[in-house]
Amino acid sequence: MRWDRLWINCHAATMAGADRTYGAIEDAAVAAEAGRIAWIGRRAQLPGAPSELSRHCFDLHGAWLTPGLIDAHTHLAFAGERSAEFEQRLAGASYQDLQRRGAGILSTVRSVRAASPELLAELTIARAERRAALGVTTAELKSGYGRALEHERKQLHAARLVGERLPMRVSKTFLGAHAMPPEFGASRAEYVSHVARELLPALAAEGLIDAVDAFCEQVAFSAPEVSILFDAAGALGLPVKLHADQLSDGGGAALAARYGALSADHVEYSSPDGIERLARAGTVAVLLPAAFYCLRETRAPPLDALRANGVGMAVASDCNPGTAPILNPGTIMNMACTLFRLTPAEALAGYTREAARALGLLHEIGTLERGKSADFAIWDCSGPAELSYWIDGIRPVGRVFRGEPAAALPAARAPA
Ligand code: DI6
Ligand code: FE
Repeated sequence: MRWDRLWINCHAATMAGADRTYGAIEDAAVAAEAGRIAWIGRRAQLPGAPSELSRHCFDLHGAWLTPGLIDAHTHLAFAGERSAEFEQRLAGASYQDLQRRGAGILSTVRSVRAASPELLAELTIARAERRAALGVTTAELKSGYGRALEHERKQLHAARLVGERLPMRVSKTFLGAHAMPPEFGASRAEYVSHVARELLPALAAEGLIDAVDAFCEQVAFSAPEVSILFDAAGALGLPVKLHADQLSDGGGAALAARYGALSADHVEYSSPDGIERLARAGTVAVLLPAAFYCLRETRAPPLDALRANGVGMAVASDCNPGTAPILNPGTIMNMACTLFRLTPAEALAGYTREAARALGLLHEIGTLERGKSADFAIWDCSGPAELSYWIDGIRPVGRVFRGEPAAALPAARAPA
């Protein structure tokens, strides 16, 4: 027997190649060996009869295979919720007003600080489990609601546990500069230096950081402040990424490009010059339509400029209790199409290949190609456009992680 497992009678949206198609193979077969894709192609070209090629041969009855979904931007490790703030925004308060009043992000900081490590881990794993059931095999999780060593560590530990307990690969991001913690009052410089000189090296030494992020915005941190943190990340050999130009043009795209960031996220207000710089730096734009939707923003990211410059476009949830209380990747792909005018193929590439690129993991995941990790989702649908078509998404009928079919899908359960 050549292979551990073989899937036949399926169609594959490989997402391979940088063009704007699904890289589809009709009537395909896919084989996995030692956790990796050992063979993929048209079934008619298999080098023998399926039953002779693998002891475990699965007939998928015409289902579609896609790469496992990759959520490249989440704040899943949080406690509490912010429905009161939702009501206040509906009554007229702006997101920015709430931040300035010490509500908003800081209210989640209080909830995270109050949560025990066990509770935070339980909440985080429950959320990750729900998205695993929806086809996600890799997720990025950020800290940023702790703002003190012990609490940032607690968030990053919860992220690490997701990767240990679930069939999911995790990328852990230290979001050091998210909002000023109350105990630092107005001494911004002191806080930024504390993050760069103390929190970052300590957490990096514990192996808890895969990348460093910051929120560059008028209500958060300025470009010069972020630079201090990014210089410190560079000195430790850690890649960076940035919440850039979400609510105003703060030069975030240019800043991300200057540091060769993995990604610049949001980019609604990025200037044409900023977009050109992202292209030259090979930085991926991560589009976050749920936050745009929640804040009832009106300025969509500059899609034409992103396309014209060939900037990679990932699509992610931004799942967070303030601006994106959402777990369903199907809804996010639908929003990317409806609100930002991505094609369904771009939306799926955004949740697979381009998301892998945004995490620096394209060599390992993101497309169905020989040699990559055998991570995929199996969908009972008429074609891959259906993944973006249903507003409330569709549920995969199967998942495979590192070549292993995932156990029975856990039922969706509260708490979100
Ligand atoms: N990501 C963030 O970190 C902020 N916005 C975003 O898109 C704010 C999250 C929050 O309000 O908790
Ligand atoms: Fe975010």
